Amino acid sequence: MASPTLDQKSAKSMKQDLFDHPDFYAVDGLLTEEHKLIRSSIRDFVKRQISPYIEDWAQRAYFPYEIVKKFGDIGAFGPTVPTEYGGGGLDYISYGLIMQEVERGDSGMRSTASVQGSLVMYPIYKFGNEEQRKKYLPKLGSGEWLGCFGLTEPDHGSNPGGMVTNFKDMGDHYLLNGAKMWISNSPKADVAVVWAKNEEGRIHGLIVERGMPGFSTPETHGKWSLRASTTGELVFDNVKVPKENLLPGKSGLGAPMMCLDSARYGIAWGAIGAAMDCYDSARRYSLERIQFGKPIGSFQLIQKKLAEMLTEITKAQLLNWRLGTLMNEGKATTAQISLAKRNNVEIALEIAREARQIHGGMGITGEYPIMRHMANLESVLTYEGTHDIHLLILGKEITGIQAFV
Ligand code: TGC
Ligand code: FAD
Repeated sequence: MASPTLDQKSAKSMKQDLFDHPDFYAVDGLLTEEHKLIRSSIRDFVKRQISPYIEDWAQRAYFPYEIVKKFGDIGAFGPTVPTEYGGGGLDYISYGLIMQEVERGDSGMRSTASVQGSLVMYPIYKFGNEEQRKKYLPKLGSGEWLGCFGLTEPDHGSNPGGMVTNFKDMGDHYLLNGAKMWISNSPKADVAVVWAKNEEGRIHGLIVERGMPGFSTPETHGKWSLRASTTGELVFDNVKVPKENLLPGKSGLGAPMMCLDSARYGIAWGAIGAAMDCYDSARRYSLERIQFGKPIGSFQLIQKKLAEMLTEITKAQLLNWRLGTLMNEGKATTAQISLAKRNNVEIALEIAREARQIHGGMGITGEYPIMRHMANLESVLTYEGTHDIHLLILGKEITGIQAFV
């Protein structure tokens, strides 16, 4: 009988998501019953609503817009925003666990959720007035609206302070001009939190709504990474923005940077989700795959890879938990968040590469999640501050000397 084709094998196996997380140092013992309940409900959601479809979405570079409402329904948007504004009213460990579970499914899906929560709802909650909070937050929290965050520009990525997008005070409105690039969710977003300079060169946040004349959101095509997430530009050609859409609570680069602290924290957890999925798949495969008459998991070199993966995952789990408690106490610093984002994304990428090797040729196919996670993590290594920018943030913390310029 002929061997099954890759497609036949895929149809048989890709719907089954048997994931369970490794907990070598009993980190679960540090979680509350509520934390564990939240984790298991998001894990169950991912197994039912993401895992069976994600390979197909990613292969076709398709963003499943219907996931937005579903995320709203399960409370994946704005977990730390108070419930009266449509958030979850939860702590930062809960937020981290939600990001971990969603990214275990796919980093692009986590992008959708973390941009909405940390980069759109957070600034509106933190820097918005009561009217803005009431107008936007419940619709964003429920997934009725999708939001995006515009900081990066074609010529200003790592150096957002150099941005040229600007607005002028025209008396009864602001006139916004410029462009943002690499914006997650932008092609489908209903609202954009946009960072732009006023006539004095001071950075402010503006809420720009789809449909405002002169505002467009062209999609970015051809990505080999985060293929199930939609990415695009934000183009402002003399857009009239009502004055009530300016976020009054904070100006200067520090405002978007505070949002990034929250999102980078979520990524530190999310990356470990992707790493655990790769480890879990590699461990299973090593026990099933027979070569030289034995499971490949019986060879020392495979065991070394698995042992090193588990070591790094365990260290990162402990790091995340401690950082989460500091976030809950309002004591976590930007440099601490940088260390966790930088470390956890790096080790996740390394784990994905090692897991790919354990899966041999099968590791490059969509039958296993490995190659998708690996390609996704290349973006995660770059966005929200590149790997090297986080190293420089740590260098500045250690020495007191700024080495960016
Ligand atoms: P620097 O001189 O260090 O600071 C300028 C002003 O900002 C303040 N500040 C902060 N305030 C609060 N929290 C923070 N984390 C802050 N970081 C800086 C700082 O105190 C200062 O305030 P003031 O009042 O004294 O003026 O700024 P710099 O221009 O030298 O740049 C610093 C640098 C390079 C670290 C920073 O700009 C940086 O982190 N660059 C990376 C850019 C970045 O992360 N972009 C992310 C774009 S969004 C994104 O990628 C979303 S992907 C989402 C997804 O799909 O999941
Ligand atoms: P550059 O800043 O040009 O960096 C290029 C290289 O130079 C990097 O290796 C960098 O580390 C290095 N470098 C730069 N400066 C220094 C220095 N001083 N010292 C040493 N090395 C340096 N942005 C948003 O605003 N909103 C979003 O929703 C968003 N989503 C994204 C989604 C995806 C898929 C991607 C890929 C990006 C997204 N970004 C978003 C943009 C992202 O934040 C930027 O790509 C990132 O900050 C880096 O900017 P850059 O790509 O312009 O690289």
